[in-house]
Amino acid sequence: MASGRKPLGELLREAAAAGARLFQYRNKTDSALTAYRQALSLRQAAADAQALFIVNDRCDLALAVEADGVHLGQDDLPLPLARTLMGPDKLIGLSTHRASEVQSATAEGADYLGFGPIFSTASKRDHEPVVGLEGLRLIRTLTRLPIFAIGGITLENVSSVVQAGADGVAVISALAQAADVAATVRAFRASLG
Ligand code: TZP
Ligand code: MG
Repeated sequence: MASGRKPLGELLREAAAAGARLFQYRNKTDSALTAYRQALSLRQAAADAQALFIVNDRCDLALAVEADGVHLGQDDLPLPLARTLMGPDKLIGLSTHRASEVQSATAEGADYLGFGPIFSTASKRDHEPVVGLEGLRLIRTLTRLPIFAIGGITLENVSSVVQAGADGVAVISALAQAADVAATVRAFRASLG
């Protein structure tokens, strides 16, 4: 979650009420204490809305706020170690960008995969090379795990992303910059089937 405009709690509540089912807390800049306080409050808001709440990067923060799981990048703790820390019941997602990463994450017992960036995005600096719809089609053949496509996904291109094999999509700017968050979530849901 990231927003240049609305307070995150408000954005979460609006999006959840309109049908968003999973939120990822992503904070690369604040102190551990600030992130903890913010994540705790958002975690409660997600629970109130019966939506899943996942913490990006940090197993310690995920455990501290009793999140539903953690989302790891390729530079975060190795998945088997994260599984030991998080326990068998928490969700562990892995960001992947290429076939070898998809195969390793699948073999090591990830619960779901992020894959991207599908399109170019301004939301992540120094992101991996764009994988495109072709990249998504290819990795769809390599895993049965749920794939959440990420990177530059909008209401205009989401159907093509679903057709290429995504089970869901993860978006930042499409929601953070939406004039009408609820209508945008409903339109995404309709495209996802
Ligand atoms: N990882 C790959 S692309 C991306 C992240 C966190 C940013 C996605 O943001 P947007 O605004 O939906 O393109
Ligand atoms: Mg990470």
